[in-house]
Parts: sequence; structure tokens; C-alpha cells
Amino acid sequence: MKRLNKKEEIFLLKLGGSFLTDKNQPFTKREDVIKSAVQQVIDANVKLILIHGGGSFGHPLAKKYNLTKGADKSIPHQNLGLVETHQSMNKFNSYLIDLFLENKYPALSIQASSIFIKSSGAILTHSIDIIEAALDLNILPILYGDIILDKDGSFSIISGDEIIFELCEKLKKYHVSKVIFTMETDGLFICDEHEENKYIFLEECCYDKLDFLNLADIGQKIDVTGGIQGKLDFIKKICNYKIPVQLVNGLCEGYIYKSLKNQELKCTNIFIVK
Ligand code: IP8
Repeated sequence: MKRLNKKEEIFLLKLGGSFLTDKNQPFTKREDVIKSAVQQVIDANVKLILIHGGGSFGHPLAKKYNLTKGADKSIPHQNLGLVETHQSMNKFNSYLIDLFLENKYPALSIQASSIFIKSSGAILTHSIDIIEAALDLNILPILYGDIILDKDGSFSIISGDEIIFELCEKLKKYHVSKVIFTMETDGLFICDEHEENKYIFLEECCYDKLDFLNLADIGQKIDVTGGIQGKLDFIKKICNYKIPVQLVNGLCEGYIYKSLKNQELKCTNIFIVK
């Protein structure tokens, strides 16, 4: 009888740039927050791919050079701004990688700009195999929001959320059992129907109800990749692959660890009905 190869389960963990950095002050890390997040990942010691956002290392530069709209000859030095944005993210990523290595935890930086390319608006993936080969070796792959080049002579930004969606779609050997988005709030808030400017915390929501949420946007930071509404659009796409999503406050002590260990915590759970 033919044996079915069961795929190994992994988590995808996004560390949001808005809580890792001070998004209003360019190039400012929240070092204690980052160190705690890294330690929690190490302590949990589970199979995962880590993806981090840009925060103040990516968004202000991307905004300055209008990178999300693609190549525009009227913007002075835009190509330089493009590679500066990549390099800034690269430096931020190196800081995280170094923290893992200082703790003798094998983590490998994988650049989205080297494994993804766009063509006619769609993202083509060159090599998911590299990520899976790292996982096979028990090496933690770390990706981050980056620039993405376009075969049609342009470019744009690929957010961490977009990378997560691509991974959910394209991983072959591994099955994603949960996507965790860490942020600097407890999760999703909806507007109170009866009282203006009052928000209600959403503990759980079935993915097929996401379209009907009257979402409250409580953040006001520079975000070139869509803010909370953009995140929700990716969450919907991820859930279409029957993958549950958890939105977790990364600033609450031990929450990243608890989420990786499937322990109870205050967060927003987006669940799937099988
Ligand atoms: O913080 C954006 O990634 P995100 C990356 O996940 C850049 O949206 C370069 C702005």
C-alpha cells in the first residue's frame, strides 16, 4: 500500500514593524522589545518561519521615494531610494539575526527581493525550496518586508504580510497550522454601533464574517503597505487556505511564547469552520 507522506506542521510568525521600532522616528529600534521577542521564539523552540516588518527602517524611506507606485522618472534618485530602502531593511534584519546567533540559535536571513519577482502584476516565486531546505536542517528562516523588482521594468514593496500569503500558498513540504501576527495592540477592534469613538475588542471571529466587520483603525503611523485594512485583506486570503490566524499583542510579556505554544492568551482569533 502506498504511504501518504504527512506534511510537517509549522507556524508563520510575523513580528510587526510597528512594535519592533518606533515608527514615527526613522531608524529607531525598540531594543528591549526586540530582544524579548527573539528570546520568546528561542524559548518556544518550535518549527516556524519568522517574518518581520519594516517599521521605521522601511516605511519612511518607501514613502519618501514613492516606491509602492513603481518606477517614476519624475522622482529624483528613485533607484537609489529603492536600494537604500532594501539596505536599511537589511541592516535591521541583521540586528535580529545577530541576536539569534548570540544565543547560539541558528537563524538564516532570506531576502524576499532575491526569491520573488513580479511579472504583469503577479508575484512569481523563484525558490521556496531554499526556505524548506533550511527548515529541514532545523535552521530558522527569517524573511522581512523588502523591495520587489518587476520583469516589466518597474518595482514595488513586498510587505511581510504579502510574504506570508505567498508562503501559505507555495510551501510544499510543510503545512502551516497557524499564522501569528504580532502587533502593538491586543488584536482587532470594531466600532461600537451605539456610541461614537467607542471601540469593542474582538476576541474571535469566523473567517467568513471578516467582510462584515466595522473595523476601528486605532493606529496613525506611516504605513505604505495598507495599515490594518491591508492586513485584514491578507488575512482573508490566508484563511481561504483554511489556515487560522491569531493577532497578538507583542508588547505583552510572554504572549509570543504563549501563542507559539498554543497556550491561552488575550488576542483575536480568526478561526476556520471545517
Ligand atoms: O512592514 C514593509 O513591510 P511591512 C517593508 O510588513 C518596507 O508592511 C520596505 C516598507
